[in-house]
Amino acid sequence: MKFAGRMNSFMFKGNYDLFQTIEEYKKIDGITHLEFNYPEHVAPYSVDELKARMGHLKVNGVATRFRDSYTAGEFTNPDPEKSRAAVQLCRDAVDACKALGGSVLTVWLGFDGFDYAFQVDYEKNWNTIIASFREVAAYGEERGIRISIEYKPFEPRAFSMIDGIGLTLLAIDEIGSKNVGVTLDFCHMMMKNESPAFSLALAARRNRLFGLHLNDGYRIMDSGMIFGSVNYIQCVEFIYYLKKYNYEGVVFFDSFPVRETAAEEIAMNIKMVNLMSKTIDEIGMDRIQRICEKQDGVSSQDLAYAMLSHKLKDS
Ligand SMILES: [Mn+2]
Repeated sequence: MKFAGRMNSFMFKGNYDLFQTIEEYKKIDGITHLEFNYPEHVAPYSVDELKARMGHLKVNGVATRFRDSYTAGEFTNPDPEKSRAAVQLCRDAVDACKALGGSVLTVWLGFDGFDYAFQVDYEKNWNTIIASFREVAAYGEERGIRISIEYKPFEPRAFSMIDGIGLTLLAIDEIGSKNVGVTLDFCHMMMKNESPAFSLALAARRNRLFGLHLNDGYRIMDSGMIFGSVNYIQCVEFIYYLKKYNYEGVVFFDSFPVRETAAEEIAMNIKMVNLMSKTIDEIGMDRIQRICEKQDGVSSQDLAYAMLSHKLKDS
């Protein structure tokens, strides 16, 4: 599997700058790729210098970061100039992604939502989002960059415009561009009370699974904990479906080592995915498939039992 490092796992603590963070990622076993936020991890630097510093690491992609000037909305900002600037920020991020050798631009529209009844015209704002994504997708397509929508049900807004797998797939249909897909963030799926593996299947069956943000959490919070630390069996099911659909993309850990040592936390994430992958391989994809086909709760839990007891034997 290909694993990507999250820059802010090191940088948010203030002890590391971007170059030191890249150096740390070079040392972590299993990390193959990097992800950059745009603008903060790219705009202040020379792309040539960033590439020179990366060594053996490749770039998976770039993620847009709309900061405080967009609190009233990114694409749906009531100020038309800001709405246009949000589209331009995405175009600039596509250019940055291309220059760095990446292939996917991840767009999370944290501020395109609403808090109050009567606060927005839903249809107008939905249409604005679709039209804006069409522009970004066309720009990306000309440059060979895929655009991936990362949905989240709420926070910072009370309601997000693109809040779950259903609306994301509807948006992708309406955008109508081949190069638009979805990034599944495990905590965001839990916040929406989705079954993460079901969301994965829905995206993958249409070849629209463009990215993963693995982490874990307590459903109502975007906790950003180590993958498998809270919802272990659902995490294993998620990895099973990744294998079933032959996901060949990069696994990015969107977890937040606030009090943990970043390098150790990242290594633990990788260890968890590798353990789940090994457990699935040992039990066998066909055997798991046959159990799913039975649609029987106790048989499913017996599989979970086998996985957990196997885990105990291994430790
Ligand atoms: Mn995420």
